[in-house]
Amino acid sequence: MEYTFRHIEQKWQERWKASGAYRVSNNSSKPKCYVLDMFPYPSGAGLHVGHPLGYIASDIYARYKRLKGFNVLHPMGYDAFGLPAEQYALETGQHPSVTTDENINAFRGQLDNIGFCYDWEREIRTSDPGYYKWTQHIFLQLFDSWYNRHAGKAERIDVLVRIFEQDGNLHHECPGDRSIRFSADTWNEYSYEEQQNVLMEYRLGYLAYAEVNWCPALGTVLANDEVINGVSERGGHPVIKKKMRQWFLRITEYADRLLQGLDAVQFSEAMKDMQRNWIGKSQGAEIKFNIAGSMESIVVYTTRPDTIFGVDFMVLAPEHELVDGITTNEQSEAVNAYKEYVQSRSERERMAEVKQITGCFTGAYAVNPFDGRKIPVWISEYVLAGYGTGAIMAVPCGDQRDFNFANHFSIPITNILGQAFSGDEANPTKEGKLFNSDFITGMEMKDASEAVMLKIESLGIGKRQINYKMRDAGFSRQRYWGEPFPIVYRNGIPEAMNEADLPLELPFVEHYKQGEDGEGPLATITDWVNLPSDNGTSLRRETNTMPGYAGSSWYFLRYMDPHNGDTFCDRRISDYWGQVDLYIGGTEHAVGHLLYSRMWTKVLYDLGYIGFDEPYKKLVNQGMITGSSRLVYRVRGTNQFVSAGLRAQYDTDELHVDVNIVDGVELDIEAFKKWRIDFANAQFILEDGKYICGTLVEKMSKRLFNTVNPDVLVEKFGADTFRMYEMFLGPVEQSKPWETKGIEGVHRFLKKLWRLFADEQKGLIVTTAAPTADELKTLHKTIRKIDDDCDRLSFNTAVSSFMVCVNELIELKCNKKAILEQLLVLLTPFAPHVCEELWETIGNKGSILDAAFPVFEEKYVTESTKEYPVSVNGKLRTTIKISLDASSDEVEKIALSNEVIQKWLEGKDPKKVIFVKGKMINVVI
Ligand code: ANZ
Repeated sequence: MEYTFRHIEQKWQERWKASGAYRVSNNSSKPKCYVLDMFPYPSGAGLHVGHPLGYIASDIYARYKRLKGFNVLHPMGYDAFGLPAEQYALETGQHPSVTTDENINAFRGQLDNIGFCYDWEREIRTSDPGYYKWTQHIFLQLFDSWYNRHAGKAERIDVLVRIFEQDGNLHHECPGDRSIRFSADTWNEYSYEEQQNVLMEYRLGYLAYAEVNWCPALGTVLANDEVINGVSERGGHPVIKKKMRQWFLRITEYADRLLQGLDAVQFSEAMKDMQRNWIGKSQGAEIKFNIAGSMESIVVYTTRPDTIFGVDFMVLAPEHELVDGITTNEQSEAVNAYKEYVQSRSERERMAEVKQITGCFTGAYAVNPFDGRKIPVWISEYVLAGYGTGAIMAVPCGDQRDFNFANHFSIPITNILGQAFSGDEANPTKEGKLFNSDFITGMEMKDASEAVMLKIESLGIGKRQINYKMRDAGFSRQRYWGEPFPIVYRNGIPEAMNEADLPLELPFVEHYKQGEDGEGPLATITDWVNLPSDNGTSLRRETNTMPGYAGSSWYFLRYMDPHNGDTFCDRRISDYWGQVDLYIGGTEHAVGHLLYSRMWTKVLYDLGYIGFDEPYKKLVNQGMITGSSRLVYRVRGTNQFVSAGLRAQYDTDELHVDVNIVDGVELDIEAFKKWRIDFANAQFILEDGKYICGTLVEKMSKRLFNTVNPDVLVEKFGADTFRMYEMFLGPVEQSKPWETKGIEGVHRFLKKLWRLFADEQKGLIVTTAAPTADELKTLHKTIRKIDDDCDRLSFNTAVSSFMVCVNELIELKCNKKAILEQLLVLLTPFAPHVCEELWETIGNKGSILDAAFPVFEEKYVTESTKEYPVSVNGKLRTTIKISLDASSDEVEKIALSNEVIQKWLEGKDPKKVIFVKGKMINVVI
């Protein structure tokens, strides 16, 4: 009986499929467990061994929980909209749906090969109209909601309309534009269009003008990272900022709840910090400065009101609306030239710590409301229009950038912070005592800030203000391969489409080029865009599509109820499944997908669609598997390759070689010659008859020939070996280089396991004999360890424990069914195929997938005897093994009759025998 792993694996994969072994029911009396992987974008490149790391970990956990008696939801699907498919369509004319389907099929084949326990009947694809119908539906809920700051939750727009009809917006500051203030009367007098414009400033899904990077030469809108120094990364064409009407999600309204929610979830601290920093909550003040000789005033945002006596100049963002109004005639030419320069700079470039200091004086002066000093007003790119009020009070003695700026432009500096200020650098210490600062001189920063704040409030020149770094999320893409917006513009006013008309399907297009002026490709299909209109109104569709994160913001809900045609997920079903118990995926989604899906979940919760407001209870980020590249050394100008150890003697060029034709570090020369035609006649300088390659750890990438296809390893060693080896590499969260070599050790382990059950000649050798204490001890030690390791997702240590266990059982020559079948159940999550095969072979009915996880029993691992140290007058003389159940009289008898002790007693009677149970025996003579 041989371990024919490929045959066994295929057999069970087919059987499991036929029996629906991984089908999950929504009706179960068992407790639930929801284990989710971040679904993949089905790229054309296929899977390499780095990709399934997280999938294997979650698969093991899902199988483990099933054995522990849970009803486990473990689904998989595809994040199928996205740019690469569209880019490919642009280049080849192939419709993205065709290439996406092809990629998905290839992907599926690779996943199936590894033997995952996904319930494929729940598969979703975000590009499927049956799915994006609900993405569009949820978008409409966002469009139809606003955030009631008093209630701290989203509410329907018609609630807001009723409030406006009664009170105007007196009690509900407009989040989009704080300057909008109106009474009920004014509201009721507004035209329909005016009312709609106001409501747009409140909606959670809203339209606003925003700048995009428009590249006229390429005829396309570019993402921020596609623009370098004002030109397109591709082709180096000029890029200009262009205001376009775009959709946004008002995620900023959820900033506080997104922060608070982090306290209730199990994410790594690093992940929580990334999200906190991204949200960037800052507490400070807005303070008004009047402009000398003008009716205008500038409102600044500062986190340091205590430094008000050290303000030496002010800086406005060059885009600030007051700039033109306050600039003097003399300065206007210079200011205009400077503004033009800033236009070409991306926000990222402006925020970066630039060595070069730029700015321009406006000619205007502001008046410090506290000491009446006149201070010059400048504009500079280091102040961002979109943060705070877009204007700052500059305090060179407290802020390094202000200090550098003042120095560069020779603006005189006042020194009001701690004595340590030396004049050649700013002193941004927050603890420094203030001096020369009027009524706050000598105070600590916190008290000083509070004192200034109170004064500001009493003078009515400012207020406390909380700001967030996070911006509302852009939700429009000028692309084809995404969800169309279910919005129609009636005479330019956006309206929600009728829910009954959803999904609004992506129309077929002839080409994927963008429309005019940066519009998306959909704009070119005029008969789709322009709808037949009644009574002279114009009806036009939205031509942008939704971004990649739309479909992934709620997909975890659809898996629960994937075929529901009436709603995106039945409330009773989402109540049953609830939060994702374990979510596994990469860290790259820290501030994108994770924040957006957290926000969507909160909105759906607020609106009563679901009963929980955090999607993921526990998040684990798998580490990256890096490639271990192999290098060969070609003697320069020849076709001769020198082995790594000898290369110092030659002048060589280093080339990457396909890791799949290297065994460890030894090059397979024949395979190398076949690998590329120009190497067919290559010559080799060998060491000890071998060609040894150099090695290098770097990113796993096709370009570096260091990707390893899981299919190849599964074919050679089997899926069970592959799964265990991926886990054996190290802790799931840790990044580590891939080494194929070690896989053989894991494969040998499975062969050894097999031989506990079967002998090549004798066949099955399992017996029904009763297990010994030692065998039970090995088994129960392993149960305890595996249970604990699986619970903690410590799968690498679990694999080691299995190895130890099998070695011990071999040593004990244990072929007993009572032991081995329990071991199989423990091992099933890791190596399901071989375990199911052996489970059946030893005569079990039913699938091992439905077995119960073995129960650990303490009694089998506790020692029944103890090797006691026995002393005579405090000196250790011998040790004696005595039952732990023995009474002190019995112990005394055993000790005193011991040969060694008798010798020391020299025939005398001991004065006493001291016995500490479980510890020691001391005979006093
Ligand atoms: C005076 C001051 C004195 C400041 C001092 C700092 C130190 P965070 O924590 O990031 O919110 N600031 C305000 N708006 C800005 C903008 N649009 N662009 C660039 N900088 C801006 O930081 C707020 C601080 O960053 C504010 O406090 C302001 O400088 C600056 F010793 O005001 B401070």
